[in-house]
Amino acid sequence: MSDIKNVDYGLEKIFEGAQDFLPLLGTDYVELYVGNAKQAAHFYKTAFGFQSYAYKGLETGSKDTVSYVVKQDKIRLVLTTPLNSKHPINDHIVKHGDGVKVVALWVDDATQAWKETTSRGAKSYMEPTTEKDEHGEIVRSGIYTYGETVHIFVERKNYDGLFMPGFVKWESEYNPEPLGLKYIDHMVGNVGWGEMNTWVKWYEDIMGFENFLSFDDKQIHTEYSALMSKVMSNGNGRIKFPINEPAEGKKKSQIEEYLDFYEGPGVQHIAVATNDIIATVKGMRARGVEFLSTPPDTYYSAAPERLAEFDHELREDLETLKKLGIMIDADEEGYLLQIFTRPVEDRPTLFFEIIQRMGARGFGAGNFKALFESIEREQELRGTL
Ligand code: TYF
Ligand code: FE
Repeated sequence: MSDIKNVDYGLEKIFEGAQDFLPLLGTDYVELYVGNAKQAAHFYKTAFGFQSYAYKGLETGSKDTVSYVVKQDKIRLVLTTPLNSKHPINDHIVKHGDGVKVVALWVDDATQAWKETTSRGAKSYMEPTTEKDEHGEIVRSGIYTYGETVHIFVERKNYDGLFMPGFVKWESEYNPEPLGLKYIDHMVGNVGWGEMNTWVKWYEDIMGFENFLSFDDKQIHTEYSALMSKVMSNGNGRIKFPINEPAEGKKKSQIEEYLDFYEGPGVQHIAVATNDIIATVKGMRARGVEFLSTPPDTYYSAAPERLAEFDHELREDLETLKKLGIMIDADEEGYLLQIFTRPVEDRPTLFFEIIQRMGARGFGAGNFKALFESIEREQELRGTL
């Protein structure tokens, strides 16, 4: 199993001398197509501590779709449902279940972003389109990535409204306290057998990303299953997209389970950062979020050694981390704390990761074994291992 001591992040070589043709300012929003946006919004508010933010629907003149935007610090989730059987969003929901359709990226110039990417071969999803209201204008454009997932480029420099034209402020009397989620750390895509390198090259050629870290099936496997993963990063490191593909093992890879149930490639997990994972996870557990089963005692008894190996002092109480099922990984630069939810819908597809970085820039390679064994326990229960 993985024991990665000298991780070469390759950061120094990112954009050595080269011009970034696709400057990205950050993640703008993530849009999920769901069967019932009203209830999904309630779930993300109650369970994850998101705040009511913006809305469009029948009351605002949107006749075919309804969208609720919930927000927590820098994270914006848009939950969208069609209002009749004719709308094409239905096809997405029928095929994939609830899931991520749009990973929107904040740019300075959405027209330029579309030209740079489509001229390099990206398939257009949305030509540059300007939407206006009394607060100014938003320009958006979009391209397809893996599966039916898309990237929308959002230009907001001439807009001072809340979210976007078409949306009004969502005023709600139900406002559960936020739980300390700050920003999206990374978003992971699952792609088909043998397709990882195609998508790695796609992010390199079309988006100007670099392969920042790689894990092969020698590193990512348990007794039963395996997968491969390559982390793609944009030039300023604000956007990180690991890409997974299944690998051959004795039993079914969790990536294959995802592909079966999502019926194709798509977003597997959204990792959100917190500065206080203990408070965040305590709060989420109290509000009904289900996490993967806690790693065994042997995992926690080995943790101090792993930290000592890199001379890092754990600031959190190990017993508390253990009680909450939070995992710890360390490398030369620091350590990180992370935990994974169970899938947030009935199909075993999309889930969330909560992560607190204490200097480490990795993805928890030291936890992969414990994590995957935990996922396999769930696969076993589902009869999909
Ligand atoms: O993003 C990552 O790489 C980690 C670990 O199916 C991980 O969160 C990798 C693959 C996977 C689940 C988690
Ligand atoms: Fe992750």
